[in-house]
Amino acid sequence: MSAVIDKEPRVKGGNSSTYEQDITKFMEMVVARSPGEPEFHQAVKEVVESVLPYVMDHQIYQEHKILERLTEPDRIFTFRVAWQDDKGQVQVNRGYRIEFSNAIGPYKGGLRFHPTVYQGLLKFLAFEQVFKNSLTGLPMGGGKGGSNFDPKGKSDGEVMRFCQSFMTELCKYIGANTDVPAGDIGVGGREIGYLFGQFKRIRGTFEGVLTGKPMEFGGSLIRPEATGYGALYFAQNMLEHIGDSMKGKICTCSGSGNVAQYATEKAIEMGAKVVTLSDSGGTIYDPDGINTDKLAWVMDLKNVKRGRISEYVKKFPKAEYKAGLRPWGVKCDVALPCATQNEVFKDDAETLVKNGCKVVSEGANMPSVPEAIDVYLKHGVLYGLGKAANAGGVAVSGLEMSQNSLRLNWTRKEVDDRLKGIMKGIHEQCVEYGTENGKVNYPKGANIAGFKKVADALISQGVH
Ligand code: NDP
Ligand code: 2IT
Repeated sequence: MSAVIDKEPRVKGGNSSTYEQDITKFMEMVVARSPGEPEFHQAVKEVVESVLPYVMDHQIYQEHKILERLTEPDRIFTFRVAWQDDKGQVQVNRGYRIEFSNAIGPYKGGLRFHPTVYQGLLKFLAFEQVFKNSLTGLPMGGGKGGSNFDPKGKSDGEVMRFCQSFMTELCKYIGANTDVPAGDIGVGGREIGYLFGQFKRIRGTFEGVLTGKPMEFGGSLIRPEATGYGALYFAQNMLEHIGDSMKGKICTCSGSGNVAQYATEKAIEMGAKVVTLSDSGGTIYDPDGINTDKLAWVMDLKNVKRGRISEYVKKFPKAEYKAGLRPWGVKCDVALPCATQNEVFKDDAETLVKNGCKVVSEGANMPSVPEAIDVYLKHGVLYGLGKAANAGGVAVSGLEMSQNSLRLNWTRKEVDDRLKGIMKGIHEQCVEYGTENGKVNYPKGANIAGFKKVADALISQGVH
């Protein structure tokens, strides 16, 4: 049980049950309704632990069964994706799109291509997206999609044929005003290009149906950078709130994909030193720090050559490769989990605290397990949870939608300034709803603020 909730007997509501009992009962209902989806249960429980006391104090949310409605997606599409590999063999994958809530805007959220993708994983991501998108202040509902397709080791031609087959079905459900997918793990500019091309061929319209597009056909400056940059702006906001800054901080970062690369770039720009990157094979530790030149080499390795992070130590022999290990054993001031869900466990969090880590800012979605979050909160670590700290990516996707509607492109500075303003606004909402005893409980603040806007919209729109 997370330290987020108040375990005292409830006064309001007129019975003697505790929040903990209410949460258990609610989660039993969620698990019965969605069995076999542990990541979804984990994401729901985290939100419910934060918002249930608030819901209990606001009778209207109970009357309208808001939590019950917000934990059931509007609809889920699943479909076969058959495609031919380079040998002419037919391959079959499964595709999904989960439209979770369009209470405050068109469904919006990324596509993940990874062998671990199944319905429960995408439900957790789509659910998180609803609250994250609400926090950005932009008019976006929540959704997520993807496939168990593994892009690793596939040729460009194979990726293209897979994307074309995937979009041939997906294009029936999406559109600039209904549902706007983007990238996530395994889906970057290359995949978005192939997907956009196929949408256009079938539907015959050139519209802002996807974000994260290359610049030549409607992309936004700063979108590739936005998630990583945003996570660092959020870390900076948390530190400034206690009179400190990122300057001089030692950072450990996991992952070496889109989010990790631009988190590292912004950390360097802020005067911090990033000493680790990782992938599913292991971690590289560079005690001298990953400077701009080394980062450019990593970007070429990952984005052009599609290589593995272990190759870093061949190029930079002072660095060490720790096969099979995550970065959290390395001493740091700031931890930046930027790889995947459930990658920081309780013992990792204890090691981070023992080594003096003061800040965790999550570029990834749900990277910390609940027991790790308990450790952060117990020890006063400034904990920027994913749905707040990584909202910069979807926020700039929202700005890409605005630019597409205007048929204009904003400058780098204009988009970056808006991104900074949005991350600051998210931080302010966390402070407003999460401050207790002079300290900010970020999960509580982010979850309540994200919930409130969607809940009020649902009430205004009648029972559905
Ligand atoms: P990429 O595909 O660009 O990179 C993913 C990175 O994470 C790779 O280094 C990958 O290593 C590593 N990784 C993936 N799965 C695992 C695993 N099971 N164990 C260890 N490492 C793993 O994805 P992104 O950088 O875009 O996404 C990273 C995280 O950020 C995800 O949680 C995503 O949901 C989240 N996010 C992304 C946003 C975006 O705009 N792209 C926005 C908000 C959140 P390997 O190559 O070995 O698989
Ligand atoms: O998890 C996320 O917020 C994303 N993968 C980005 C979604 C988007 O629509 O840009």
